[in-house]
Amino acid sequence: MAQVAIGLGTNLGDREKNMLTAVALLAERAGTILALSALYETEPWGFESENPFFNAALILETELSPLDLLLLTQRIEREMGRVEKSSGTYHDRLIDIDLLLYDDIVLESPLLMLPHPLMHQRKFVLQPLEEIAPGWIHPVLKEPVARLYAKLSF
Ligand code: PH2
Ligand code: MG
Ligand code: MG
Repeated sequence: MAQVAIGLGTNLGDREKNMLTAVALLAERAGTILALSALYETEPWGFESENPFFNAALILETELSPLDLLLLTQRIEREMGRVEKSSGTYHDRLIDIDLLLYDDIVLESPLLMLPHPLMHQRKFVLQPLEEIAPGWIHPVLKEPVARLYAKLSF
């Protein structure tokens, strides 16, 4: 069994409902949710939008491999109505489900990078994750999530 840290984001439609639907589908299809953070309202980061996000994080226990879990999360995003934009920039979305950490695996493939390559730069990722997994050591930076978050916050 693996433990996976997952980041969730939504800034369109009924954001609370989108979050709850994503969590319910992950629990139904991917494994056991060991912890779930509060919802954090955050300003769009890296792009301009009038629509603030809800962000959250959860810890999942799963038998799925990283790539199988990625395919499953992408399927949930599509089923929930997320549309792929071809432009390379960020955009508003109904739901975004990102794999942040998968045990202490380091993976660099064209399909999936683990840990998530930008997680340590993003307050909207680290704040909810710090709530539920402050001691998880980032396997590349070798620092716990709480320390990465503290470094961003001053
Ligand atoms: N996700 C992005 C880009 N910018 N900003 C916030 N506040 N929350 C997000 O989840 C988010 C973002 C790309 O996935
Ligand atoms: Mg994302
Ligand atoms: Mg994503």
